[in-house]
Amino acid sequence: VFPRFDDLPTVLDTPQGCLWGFYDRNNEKDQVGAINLLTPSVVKESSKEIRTGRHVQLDWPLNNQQFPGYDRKPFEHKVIDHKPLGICGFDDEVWMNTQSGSQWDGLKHDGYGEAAVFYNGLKYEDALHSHTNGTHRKAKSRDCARQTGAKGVELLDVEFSLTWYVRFYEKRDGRAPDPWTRHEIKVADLEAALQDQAGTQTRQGDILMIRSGYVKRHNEATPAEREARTSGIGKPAMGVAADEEMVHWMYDRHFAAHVGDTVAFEAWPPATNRKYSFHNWSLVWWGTPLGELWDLEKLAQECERQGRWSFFCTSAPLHVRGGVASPPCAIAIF
Ligand code: UVW
Repeated sequence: VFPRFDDLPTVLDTPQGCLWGFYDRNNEKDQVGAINLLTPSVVKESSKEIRTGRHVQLDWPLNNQQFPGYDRKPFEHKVIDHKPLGICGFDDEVWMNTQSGSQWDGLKHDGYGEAAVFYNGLKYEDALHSHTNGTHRKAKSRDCARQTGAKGVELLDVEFSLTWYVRFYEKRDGRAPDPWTRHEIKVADLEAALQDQAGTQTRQGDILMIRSGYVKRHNEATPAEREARTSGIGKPAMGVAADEEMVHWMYDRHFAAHVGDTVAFEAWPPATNRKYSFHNWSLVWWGTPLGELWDLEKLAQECERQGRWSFFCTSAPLHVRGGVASPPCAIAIF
């Protein structure tokens, strides 16, 4: 049970609302944050979302982002022919920056710059040289009802989720904002969209998915447009407003993860007032993974087709010790 935002105990040198220490048990520092919310009972309850067996892949092809921002290396793939060895067959090799396509931002992707700290007080040097807070970490299951305490839950194995998407803007305003502009999605928009989507309710441990149409925009653009609008530093993108109201709204819902189809989940470039940086709130102060550049196009179509905006979701990040980020390898099942 979470205290109210304003009643959370004060953590030295962090803003009110910081959850450091909240998930610690038996003098062990927690390393997975909101993934702890994926208790066996949440997973079991979520499985009731599977009614038709129809499923949708939520990762973009890894090589789709031709011009990743911030000079990140684009994905490379090489097929290795075994013919010289007298064998008919192939291996393949891939090289990638885990930030260059659909991704989870793990709990050492973003630190609070002024103090050089990461989720749960992890210091910069330890983040750099140890496996602490890595994407391979699993939650120690704590089923609140039974206080079992020891069973392992796979990192982001299965969750109940909901999606919100651009359809709301089209219905309300006649057209949606260009996802390649710094349009801020406000709390009132999220509330109205939930209401509009069959009154979808959010529950603790859900994964929130917000579709802006960024992936569609990218897929429809020419290579020259893509280069102009996505390469380099800080290109504009739609996303949630990084403001006080948004921070409180998200805190009150206790999502297990926040996912979007844009580069940064929050409106980008970030606001000059970094007090409400959503990267900082989600990853550093709460330990809630951020999903970015997920392909939510087919998902939105399937939600529309079924007239429901909740589904079962499974994601298995790459098992990299000390990993910073990972393709989500995510599938929604209806
Ligand atoms: C951006 O690249 C804008 O954000 P992130 O580093 O979280 O991928």
